[in-house]
Amino acid sequence: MKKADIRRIVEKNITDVKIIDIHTHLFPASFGELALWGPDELITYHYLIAEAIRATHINPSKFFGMGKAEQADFIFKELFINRSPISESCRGVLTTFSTLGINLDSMNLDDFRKFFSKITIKEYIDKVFDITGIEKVVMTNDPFDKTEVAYWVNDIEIDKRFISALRLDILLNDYQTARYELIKMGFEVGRSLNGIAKREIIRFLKENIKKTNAVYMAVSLPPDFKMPGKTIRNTLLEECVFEVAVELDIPVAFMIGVKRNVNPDLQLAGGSVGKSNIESIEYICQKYPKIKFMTTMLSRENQHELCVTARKFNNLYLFGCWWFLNNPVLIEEITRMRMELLGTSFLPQHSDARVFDQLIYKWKHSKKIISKVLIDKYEDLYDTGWPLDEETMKNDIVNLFGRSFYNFLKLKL
Ligand code: RAT
Ligand code: ZN
Repeated sequence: MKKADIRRIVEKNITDVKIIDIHTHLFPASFGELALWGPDELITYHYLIAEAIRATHINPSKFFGMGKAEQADFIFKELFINRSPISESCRGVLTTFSTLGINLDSMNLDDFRKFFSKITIKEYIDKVFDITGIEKVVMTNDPFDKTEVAYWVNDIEIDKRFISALRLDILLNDYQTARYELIKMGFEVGRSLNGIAKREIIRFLKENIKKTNAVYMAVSLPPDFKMPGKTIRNTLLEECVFEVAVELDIPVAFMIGVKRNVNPDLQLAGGSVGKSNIESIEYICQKYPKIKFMTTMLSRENQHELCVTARKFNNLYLFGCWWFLNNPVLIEEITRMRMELLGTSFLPQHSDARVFDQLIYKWKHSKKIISKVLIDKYEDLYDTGWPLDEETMKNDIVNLFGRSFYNFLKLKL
C-alpha cells in the first residue's frame, strides 16, 4: 500500500459502512405521531429553537404560542434568511435538504416543503436508511410516557431496524412522580423504599425490558451525580437497576452532565451542561465488574478523564459526542483523543436524532470528521514503517460504526 492509498481506502469504507446508531429519539412509523419527520419538525428542532429565541429576543411564550408551521417559518426567516445559517444545527438542515436532492437556490421553505408532500413516512424512512447506510437505530423508550406506552401493546408491529432501550430518567431523577405512576400501574411501592418496594421496582424493570426487548437501560444524570452516597437515586441504582443488569446481563448507559431547565421558559431547549464527577464512574466500574457500563459525558472538560478511566476498566464503553458536543470542532478533538488513548475500542458517534431527517446530516457531518481523523492516524502508522492492511482497516471502520457495540452486548448482527 502506498501512503496515497490511505485516503481512498478510508473514504470508501466509511462511505460503505453499515451504521448502528446507538442513541436516538426516533420511533418506527407504527408509533404514529411519535415518528417525527419533514421540514417543519427538522426546523423546529429544539437546538434551533434556542438559537432563534436568542437571536431575535422573541418572548418564548409568544414563540411557543405559534403553531408548528408558523414556528418553522419564523426560524427559517430569522436564522436562514435574515442571517447566514452558519451554526451546526442550521447547516444540518441545509445538508439534509441538499442530500435529498432539493435545490436550495430559491431559499424558499415552501419550495422545500413540496418535496415532502409527495412521499409517505414509510417511503421516507426507507430512503433515509438507504442514504445514510444505517442498519439499526436504538430508540429511547420511556416506560412513564403515556403516549408511548399506549403503543406497546401485544400486536404492535416493530420495524426490525428499530431496537429498544429502556430509559429510566423519571424513575431515577424524579422518584416521587415515578412512585405515584407505579402505584397506578399496580406496583406495590409504599412511602418508604423498603424491601417490598425494591422488589416491585425490579419486577417493573424486568417486565418492561421483556415487553420492549430492550438492549440496555439508560439514564441521563445531572453534573452533581455522585456515587457512592445516600440518595434515593443511588439506592435505586445499586439495589434495583444493577440487580437487574447482573441478572439479565443487560448494560446500563449513563449520560452524565445535563442540567435540565436552566431556563424553563425554553422548554426542551432550556437544558444546559455542567462538569461532572469522574470518581462516580470509577466507583461503579470497580465495584460492579460484571456490569457493562456505557457512558457519555456532556461537558468537554470531562472528556480526557473519561478516556483515562476507560483505559482502567474494560466494562466501561464510551460512546458518542453528546448534544452540545456534537459540533465539528469538538467531535474532531474528542475523536482524536479517544483514538490516541483507546485505539478503536469505543464508539465515536451516535446521532441523538429526534426527527428522521436529522440522521442524514448528523451522520454525513460526523463521517467526514471521523474519516479525517482516521486518515491522519493511519498516515502516522504508515510513517513508522508498519505495513497497513486494507482488511484490517475495513474491520476497524466496521467496529467504529457499530459492530463493537454488538460485540459489547454479545448480540448478533
Ligand atoms: O439531544 C437532545 O435532544 C437532548 O434533548 C436530550 O434528549 C438528550 O439527548 C437525552 O437523551 O437526554
Ligand atoms: Zn438523547
